[in-house]
Amino acid sequence: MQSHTVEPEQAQARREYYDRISQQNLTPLWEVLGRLVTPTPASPAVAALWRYAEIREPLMEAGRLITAAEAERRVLVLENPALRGRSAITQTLYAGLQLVLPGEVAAAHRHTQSALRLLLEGDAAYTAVDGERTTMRRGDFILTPSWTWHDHGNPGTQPAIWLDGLDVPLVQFLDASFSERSSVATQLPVRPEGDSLKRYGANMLPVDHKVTGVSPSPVFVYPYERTRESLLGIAQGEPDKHLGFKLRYVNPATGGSPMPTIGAYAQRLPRGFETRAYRCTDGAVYVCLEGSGHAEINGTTHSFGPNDIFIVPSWNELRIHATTDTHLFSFSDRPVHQALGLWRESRE
Ligand code: 1HN
Repeated sequence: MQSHTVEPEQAQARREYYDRISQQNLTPLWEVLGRLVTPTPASPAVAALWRYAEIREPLMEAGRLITAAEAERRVLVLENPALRGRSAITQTLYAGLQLVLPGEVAAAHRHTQSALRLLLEGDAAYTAVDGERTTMRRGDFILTPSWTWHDHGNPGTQPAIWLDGLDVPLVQFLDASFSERSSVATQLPVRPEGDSLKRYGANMLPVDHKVTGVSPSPVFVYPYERTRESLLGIAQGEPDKHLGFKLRYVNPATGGSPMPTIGAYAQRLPRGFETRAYRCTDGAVYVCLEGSGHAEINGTTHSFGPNDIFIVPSWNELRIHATTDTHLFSFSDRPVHQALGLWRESRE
């Protein structure tokens, strides 16, 4: 609404009018237009950082209070401080830390929400996706695409802890949640471990592979060992001023994002490197896999080290300073923005 001078009687008449029409579930657009259509994104989400060293102990405490079987999923949800109670880390994404103790399983289920895991601790736990198991190692990025059966287990001797990332708030917003529990807790393997990576993850595809409709990646695991090798390999060249050496994970059959709603990225920032100010419309969750540094988000500095998690909401200005050679994993809702023609970035 433009600013005009309003006489007190007129203002009073308007208020009475608003109250009256409100009873018919009507509201004047001119009172809210400026908040609806902002010149640039005005996310209600705020930047935040969780230090792994500070959240690991409460997670282990959950391990003493409730079993994985009782909880179905024993997870502490990372809630955006400005979106408490909504199980949301950004407007569209959910993140949580899951603990599976030695000998425990998390029973098989499926849902329309797409999920990713990033293994932070432990080296023996597995996720099974549609009958194929993948043993998770630190830094491995694992997918459970929409409506795939998945269960987890930890046959090792050490606790397994990973970050779960899902499009829960987005699917909730779209009222598109469906879920089912399997009649079996643990899926029987129907293919040997590593099968999908051999078929689809070696720059080859089965000769008759067809891409139909919305296709999630046929590869379920992106081993960190391979990602790391790529990051080190490209770091001989000139870093991008805003992003350092940043790669995106792809669906090898399409070149698109691993899942239709979630994009994922890995980036190397050499020691002493400082990225220039950058904004983009997708809200992102970052995890430090190696190294340490400071993320300056809309002017506030958050220092991070291994396994620390921070968020950069839509259109927040980001500058990262790497104190040592640093590897960051991140995921965001960028594929949704891009599919809808809404994605923008700004590089200063
Ligand atoms: C889920 O299925 C898992 O399978 C973890 O491990 C976290 C959060 C919300 C909805 C479903 C899992 C989840 C979830």
